[in-house]
Amino acid sequence: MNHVLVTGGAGFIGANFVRLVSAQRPDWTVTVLDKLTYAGRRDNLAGLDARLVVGDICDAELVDELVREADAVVHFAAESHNDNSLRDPSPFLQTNVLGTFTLLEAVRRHDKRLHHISTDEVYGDLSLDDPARFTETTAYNPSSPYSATKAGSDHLVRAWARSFGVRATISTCSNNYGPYQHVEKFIPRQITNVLAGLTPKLYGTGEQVRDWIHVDDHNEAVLLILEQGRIGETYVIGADNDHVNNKRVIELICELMGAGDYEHVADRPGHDQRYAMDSTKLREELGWVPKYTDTDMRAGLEQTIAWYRDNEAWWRPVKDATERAYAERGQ
Ligand code: NAD
Ligand code: TDX
Repeated sequence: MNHVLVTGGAGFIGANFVRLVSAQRPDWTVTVLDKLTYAGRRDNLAGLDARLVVGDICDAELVDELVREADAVVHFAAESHNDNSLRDPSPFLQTNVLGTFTLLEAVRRHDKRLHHISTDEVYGDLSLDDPARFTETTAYNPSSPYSATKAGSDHLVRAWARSFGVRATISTCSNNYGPYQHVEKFIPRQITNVLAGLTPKLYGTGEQVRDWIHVDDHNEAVLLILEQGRIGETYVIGADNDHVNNKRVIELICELMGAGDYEHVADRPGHDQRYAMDSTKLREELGWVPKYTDTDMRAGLEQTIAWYRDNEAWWRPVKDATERAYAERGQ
């Protein structure tokens, strides 16, 4: 494998993946296909030796040509924000379902290896007092338009693998945080609120639990699965942070940044309560070990806070519009 096509490689996790590949597999050629929606940015790839093709994964002709040139495809491109999917689900259907279908048809035609990036949210949620964790065999039960379209795309990948022999793997990962994450998401929103002199905003009571993972740990797992994963398999990715609720995360951010109080704002409709991942298969089969393992996320949050402090020019231009959109919804 020496030429990888990375869809959505100008977004948060995709750009961090390209960065990781550039450092760890310097002999690989990387092509990024990205539409540069509000979430994708050319400057996320600054300084990297990757070719950026600006285009849509729903464009069958373009996708066919790029897939033909590559040895493998890592598919990150998606509409990714739950709150946006509650306002207008239609781009989620287009990109997450039709875009994945378009990619699968090209991968099938050219017999290329595919790794599909999915999410813990396809499994639905657990109640707060349920100690269970999601595994590769947990039944799908998505709650939001976002997670329903991600579940749909996973079903397509499995069907193409079984019906047409597409050489695919899938990973379902929990909530990521780290550098280059859009300020619409929970952790960067609160960090940049503090930096901008605004009050951090907690939805509802903040009892919800997300199994947070640093983006580098997620991407190390993706690279491992791409190179060593068993074809046709799904791997759950999670770093055992399912004891930290949103309230604790916001309090920790305030503490680490020396900020005052935070405020409770309108809750998200249909808010998933708890996600928890059991990544035993990935750890035992492929030997994956996360680097950020302290039980209170302190090291990862400190690194992330430092990045937003040092990169105000990156987030400042999109901060006001993001906050205005939240304010319109009482959040
Ligand atoms: P993001 O929103 O930051 O980036 C998505 C990227 O896809 C952007 O660069 C955007 O321009 C691009 N894109 C969107 N529609 C496109 C289209 N039609 N054609 C080409 N490019 C398009 O998202 P992210 O947080 O980096 O998530 C990446 C992937 O990881 C997604 O598939 C998401 O479902 C999955 N995931 C995310 C998380 C998380 O916590 N962020 C956790 C688990 C899984
Ligand atoms: O301002 C906020 N205040 C708040 O309390 C925001 C933006 C969020 N929240 C809460 C809602 C969630 O319980 O924080 C939690 C995390 O919210 P998001 O960052 O929006 O993430 P989530 O909805 O959990 O989904 C994320 O993880 C799974 C990613 O956005 C998805 O792409 C991924 O699939």
